[in-house]
Amino acid sequence: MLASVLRAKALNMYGTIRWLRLLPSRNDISCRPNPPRANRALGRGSLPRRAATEQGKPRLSRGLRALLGGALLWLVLSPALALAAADAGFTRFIASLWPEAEAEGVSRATFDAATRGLEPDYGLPDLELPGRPTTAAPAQPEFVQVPATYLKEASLARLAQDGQRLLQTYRPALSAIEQRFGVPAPVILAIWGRETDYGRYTLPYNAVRVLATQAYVGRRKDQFRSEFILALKILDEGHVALKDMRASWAGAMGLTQFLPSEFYKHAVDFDGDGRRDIWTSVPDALASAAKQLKDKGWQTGLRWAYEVRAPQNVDCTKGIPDITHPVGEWLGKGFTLARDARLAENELAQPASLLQPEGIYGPSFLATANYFVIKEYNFSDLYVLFVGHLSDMISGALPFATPWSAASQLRTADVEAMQRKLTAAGFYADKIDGKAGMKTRAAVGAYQKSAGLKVDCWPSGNVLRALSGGH
Ligand SMILES: [Ca+2]
Repeated sequence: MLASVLRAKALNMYGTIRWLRLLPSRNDISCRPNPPRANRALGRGSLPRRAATEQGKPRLSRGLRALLGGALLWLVLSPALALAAADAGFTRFIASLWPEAEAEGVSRATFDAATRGLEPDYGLPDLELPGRPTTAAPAQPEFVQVPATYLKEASLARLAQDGQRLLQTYRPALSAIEQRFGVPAPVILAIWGRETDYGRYTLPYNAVRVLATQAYVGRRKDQFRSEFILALKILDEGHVALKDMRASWAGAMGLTQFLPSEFYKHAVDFDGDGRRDIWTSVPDALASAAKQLKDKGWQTGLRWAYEVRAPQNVDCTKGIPDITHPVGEWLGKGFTLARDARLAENELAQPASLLQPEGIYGPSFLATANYFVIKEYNFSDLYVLFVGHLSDMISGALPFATPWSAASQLRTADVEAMQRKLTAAGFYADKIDGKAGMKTRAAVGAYQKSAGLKVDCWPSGNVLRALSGGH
């Protein structure tokens, strides 16, 4: 999927939601709701009474026993009742969406078929449920893994090898796609590889159920509400059968992971059979991904980024999208290309931003406008680095010249806490989303400067402790 956490604001909504995570994470497991809880409570609740009787302790009066029994029964059953009530609420909620679906042109038959017997899935990430802690960020690996883990060279090498093979297999379609949309074949293949492992990843969820649940109790209910309606419209128009409408936990569908709204905005029929089939047609899915990039501003002939070595005295607080200089100007300020290369005049003239995913540690990049276009597909620096790097490797490039350095990363909740403190202290004015992106890192650097700390722009436990101590 391709989502954009709206480039400004609009962008931000999609980027976070999108997505397919190829790897389950600990958060996935810890978020799981707990239907067995009622059963466990029942087991525990029945033991003490029996034990007391067996040990000949004073017997309670019948009336008191009945009263206590009733209270106990209530304690035991209330979570289950709450769950049942919530489901009834879900059913009512779904039924209430019919007028919106009808207004979108969905037939009653499609609406009924898709929603009959539908149950919410409270095990999905990114929900707001009573009694469960919510986090701003779901268990997206690009936000919870360190770069070295997310960008594992062995995985990238395997995907690059497969990509080179697929480049041959789909050469005619890829050439035609490149000609029509201006997006190089390796970039499109890299998105396919990242999103669904070139279609080998089996999407685990029923898209309708995911979208309905997210619309009901998700953190972005309004957005998912319209995605849910559009999913019904996709079914009604017969683009895909209900049983084949599989999705990631965030409702992204098909080989290159589109949300329903993205399907309507960007999907194309490229194999000429009259259907926009992002689910099973490789040419359609790849062309649709290329069109999405094109629609979001992809510039033909422009690289996504250049790996560079930063000068010793680099000011890492300059690493934000708003600060751009021509590539040649950065190179005149002490930055050097990490791998020897001669850039053409037009490349040197391209505006680029400094990107230091691990602050002053690890690799540095000059990120061009196309970097930020890929970022709209999925709002994560690591995602863009993955896709960009994989596309280069499909074309035969070497691994990054500078190795990754960070061994651990703050948890989402800690990054959120840090963002709140940086906001309160006047260093940060962006979203509190638990994601340590470019603006958060730059804010960390600005705080470090003002507090007389080492300026590394890396959101660590030390920084959070310093902020918490009122420094
Ligand atoms: Ca087609």
